[in-house]
Amino acid sequence: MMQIKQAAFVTSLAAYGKYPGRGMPEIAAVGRSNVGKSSLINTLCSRNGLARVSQTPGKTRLINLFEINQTFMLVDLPGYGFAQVSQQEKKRWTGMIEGYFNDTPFLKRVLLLADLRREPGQEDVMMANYLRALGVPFTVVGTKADKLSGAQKGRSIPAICRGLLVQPWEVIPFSSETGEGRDALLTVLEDTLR
Ligand SMILES: Nc1nc2c(ncn2[C@@H]2O[C@H](COP(=O)(O)OP(=O)(O)OP(=O)(O)O)[C@@H](O)[C@H]2O)c(=O)[nH]1
Ligand SMILES: [Mg+2]
Repeated sequence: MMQIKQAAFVTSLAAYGKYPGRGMPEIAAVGRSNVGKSSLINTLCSRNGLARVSQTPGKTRLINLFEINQTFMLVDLPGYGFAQVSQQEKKRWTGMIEGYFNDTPFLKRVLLLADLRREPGQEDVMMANYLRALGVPFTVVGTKADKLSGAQKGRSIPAICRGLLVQPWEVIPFSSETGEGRDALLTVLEDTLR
């Protein structure tokens, strides 16, 4: 299994646009605000504070790139679906996310995060469809698994599958608190970069 030995913040971008990149493959985390994208990056890299985390939704407001093992990039994106921001700000964030997907020539896979405790929302469904239309492979990560019992997980995964039109084996339950799902996700990264 892949080991992450090096992780470093590279840059924050408001638009990927003309960013030259480093020619390295990219794997990006997307999902609702507060779903745990930044926490997941920290857990994968075993580095608290590498990506900024907050209890308040809307923490990540730019495209943040992290270089991993001098071979690929993890990309932390702003969240969508955060009710407490203006319509204009929402548009700007969605534009930033979609702009990134359109502009980057290096994207190899998206990690689409969905909170295991809630049904996928309309924006999650739209994101899954958008990624399918773009032809970008994605893996669904069910976050905050530590907050559910085994029986609850048994119910929530089918709900996510129905909403996002994926198969149960395509959903990785994950917890930044316990590290559950970390190895499975590292295997996905390894297979993606192979
Ligand atoms: N219990 C638990 N809490 C988590 C987990 N992952 C994230 N959190 C908490 O959820 C909150 C949001 O986490 P972030 O990683 O900042 O979420 P984000 O998706 O990056 O949010 P935005 O940047 O606002 O889009 C923080 O209080 C985290 O500590 C998890 O696996 N388990
Ligand atoms: Mg974040």
